[in-house]
Amino acid sequence: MSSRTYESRARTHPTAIGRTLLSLMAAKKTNLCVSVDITDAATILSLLDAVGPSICVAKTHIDIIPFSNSPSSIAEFTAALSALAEKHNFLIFEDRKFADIGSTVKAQYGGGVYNIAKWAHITNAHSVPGPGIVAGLKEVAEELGVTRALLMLGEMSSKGNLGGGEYLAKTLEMARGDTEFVMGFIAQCAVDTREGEDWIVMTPGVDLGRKGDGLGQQYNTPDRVVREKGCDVIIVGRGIIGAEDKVAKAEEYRKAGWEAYEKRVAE
Ligand code: S5P
Repeated sequence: MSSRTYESRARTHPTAIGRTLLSLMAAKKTNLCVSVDITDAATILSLLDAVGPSICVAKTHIDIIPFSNSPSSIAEFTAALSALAEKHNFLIFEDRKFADIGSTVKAQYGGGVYNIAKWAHITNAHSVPGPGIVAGLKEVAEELGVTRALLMLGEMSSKGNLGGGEYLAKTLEMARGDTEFVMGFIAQCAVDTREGEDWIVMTPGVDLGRKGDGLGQQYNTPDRVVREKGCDVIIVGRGIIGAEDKVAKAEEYRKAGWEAYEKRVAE
């Protein structure tokens, strides 16, 4: 696990998006990614405008939005989302979990109705298909001439998932094949790092109170995942979006995540 500060890692991270992310985390003092798993587009935008100062990343599942209310077009929504990211200095992560062969993910990432590569700085992919998935996604970013980064799913938060252990180790090997595009992992712990390597680990399954959701989700506290397990960014969905005062809750998670990080680098 890294005892280096986000600031120092921002200067040396091999991916451009990683450098941007680590530097804005240090500047805003936040390692909180809010997962806006909400089906109403306007509600997502107003929530992000309100919690923007507390977050480093906004994570979306664009395919859960029916676009039946205003904003009623995907392009209008993604333009407004990008404007909020600029305004509050956070990055956009579309949690698409790509899982197909290189040629298919190219079409899914670069086109379709969502055009994910055009507006999401970060996306993620399963390692099951092999390195072709990384190459396919990277080609899209190159062809569009945009700076993008990928997180590989090495271990999930849900009960009984097949990740972690050997699977995570093999995913890490795959990530090593492209350190300029793969910026890190979705995992529950820091990954084994060789001299000169730096992986950003973003961790879902974080809640300050609950232990699970009855559908397999398992939660840990910010302190457990950041200080004890060495993860870098906490991903919080229902812990924030389900709260009455979402702005106050986001600040509570930001503080908890930041304190855990400060303890880790001081230890
Ligand atoms: O292992 C994982 C990976 C992801 S990206 N476990 C997860 O829960 N996620 C996502 O994180 C999931 O799709 C959801 O959007 C979010 C967790 O939401 P919460 O409401 O349980 O905090």
